[in-house]
Amino acid sequence: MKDAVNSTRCAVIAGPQGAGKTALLKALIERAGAKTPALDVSPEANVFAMTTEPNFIRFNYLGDAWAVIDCPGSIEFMQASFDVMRAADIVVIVAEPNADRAAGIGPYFKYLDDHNIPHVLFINRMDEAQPRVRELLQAMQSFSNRPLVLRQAPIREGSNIVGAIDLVSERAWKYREGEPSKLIEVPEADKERETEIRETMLDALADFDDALMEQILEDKTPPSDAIFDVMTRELSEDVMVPVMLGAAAHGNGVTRLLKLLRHEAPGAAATAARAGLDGGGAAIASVIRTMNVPHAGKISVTRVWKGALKDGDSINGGRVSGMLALNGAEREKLAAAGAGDLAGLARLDALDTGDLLIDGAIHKGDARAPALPPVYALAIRAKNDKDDVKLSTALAKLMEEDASLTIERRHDTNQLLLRGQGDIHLRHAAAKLKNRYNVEIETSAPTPSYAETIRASASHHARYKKQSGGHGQFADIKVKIKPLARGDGFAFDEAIHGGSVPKQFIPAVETGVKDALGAGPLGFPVVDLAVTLVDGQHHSVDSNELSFKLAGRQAMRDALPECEPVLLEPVFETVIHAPNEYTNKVHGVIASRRGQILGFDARKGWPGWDSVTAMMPEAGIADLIIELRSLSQGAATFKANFDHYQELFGRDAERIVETRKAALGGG
Ligand SMILES: Nc1nc2c(ncn2[C@@H]2O[C@H](COP(=O)(O)OP(=O)(O)OP(=O)(O)O)[C@@H](O)[C@H]2O)c(=O)[nH]1
Ligand SMILES: [Mg+2]
Repeated sequence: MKDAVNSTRCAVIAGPQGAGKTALLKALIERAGAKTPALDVSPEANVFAMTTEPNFIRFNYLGDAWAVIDCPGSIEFMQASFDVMRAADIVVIVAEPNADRAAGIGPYFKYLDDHNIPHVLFINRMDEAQPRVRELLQAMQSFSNRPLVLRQAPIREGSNIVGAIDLVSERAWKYREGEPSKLIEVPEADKERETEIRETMLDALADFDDALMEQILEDKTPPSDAIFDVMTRELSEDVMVPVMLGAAAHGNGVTRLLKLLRHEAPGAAATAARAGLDGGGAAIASVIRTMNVPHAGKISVTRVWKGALKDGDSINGGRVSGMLALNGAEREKLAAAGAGDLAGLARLDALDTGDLLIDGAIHKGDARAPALPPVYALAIRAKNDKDDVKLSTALAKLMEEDASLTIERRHDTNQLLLRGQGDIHLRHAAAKLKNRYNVEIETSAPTPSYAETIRASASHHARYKKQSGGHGQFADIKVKIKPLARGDGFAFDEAIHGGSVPKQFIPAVETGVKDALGAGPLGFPVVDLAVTLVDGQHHSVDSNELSFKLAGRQAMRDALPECEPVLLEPVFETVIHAPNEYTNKVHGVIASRRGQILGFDARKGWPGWDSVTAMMPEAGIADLIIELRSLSQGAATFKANFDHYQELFGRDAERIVETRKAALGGG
């Protein structure tokens, strides 16, 4: 299963915020006897006091080369975890021993299960709580499609966990502060419980291994070696998830984890085969992350699957000029990178995350994780108008690094929307714009795309006439205006008899009418109405297209206020996903935001989750994610698509119209 030589293996550390991922990374480096480089060094990571972008680390452990990627934990930066996980030989999910927060690991398990990525669950902070491991695992199991298989039994003294028994080798270790644990005899008091948990483990493994199943049925005790082999195979096939215990801040459980990685994690060749990245070339690599670094420029972090990448290699006619070994904040020149290695390729502008490099040619691949749909937006503008161009260039760079960040130009509201995964994500983007590109932005709440329509029909007569200098302008029209059904948009028709309005001027009338629909009496675009040109007059010299256009515009301006204008608000079909213990609360949130529930069901493919579908006004989804997360320990999320417009009356409508009028009057 493992590669013949000790080619670099890649482990990704991911999991919910604050679980202790960076602490675990530091403990792993230290235990491996390597020097810890500066981590989380960006000014943003400092201000937000969390990991905000992946840390790339390399170290050797007992002759094996490791590349470890420590991911941010905030759900708002989850895209980065998903991007780099595609390239991982193994993922270590770090979680707190808190059953109430178990849902936070759901999205990780789901992604790993969907892509068959081997993963281990490391339950950290065992020093803090006195969790009942079995109940904790039960809560976590409800979010995983794969069986979570406890590999260690905790040793307790009073209510403290002071060590662990490895259930495969049946050896016991006592934790020592900041040092490797000490091998001890399995305490007499723990023997019975240990045997019981071990049986549970063996039963779980046997579900995927016939030979083991037979042995168990025959009441034979399989040797440890055989169990290790089964464990290794089942882990690399991602049919079960081993669970380890520890406390990173105290160095507990760290050696066990390192040993597991060393003996059981698959190598690059197996991972390439799993991800379908191994065919059709002598040298194959894929880009797993893009970083735009001040001074250094664009760095494409690449994992080599096969063959080698060398400084000076030609890529799509260009040349690799600068290959970097990434180790925290340290970057060293690298002459060559072989199978399994991670290398930063400098200034190759044509490369994007997800691209495949095959024998020097770039293949636009789909090896990138799909972009997470946006759940939050801010309207942004450069503080300084002259920074507009700089702002778009800088935004393009941020989006290159992070597919879950997008921009949208809203023409009806004239706003530039920055869309992403939450307030922290967008404020982080704003901080990067300032710190790295020297562009300061102002942000405001996005304005929903209101519209208006009419509820009554009217006929109107408009005449446009002007006599100035040479020949004048003349147009005379009669129009009939009537409401249409919701969603029917705009229709224009004519019923002219005897050429009272000559054919060639009729399109001009339509243009004028449409112009007037840009902003109706309430100040918003007018939709769902039909206008018929029924009659008119023209003048053989003074009539022209312009005068009919102006008459059309005038007719609508005068007539629409008589047609009982009414405000329309956009309504989105919204699907809210939440762990099912929160489904009732989600219903409450929908109701409090004027939403209408259409139904709810189990979320397809997501154990432990429900999906609630509702029609929600756009105003009700602007900050929906904030409330959803606060009621669900951060786990709930949603997706919304525009569905239709609906009429809005009363105080809410009045307030919106007043605000709009003030804005139009002011601008
Ligand atoms: N008591 C205890 N504290 C821990 C342990 N591991 C980490 N911590 C503390 O938990 C806090 C968060 O740890 P980090 O390692 O930064 O957590 P993280 O998962 O990297 O956080 P993000 O990257 O922001 O998601 C720090 O104050 C750590 O010192 C542990 O095993 N026991
Ligand atoms: Mg961290």
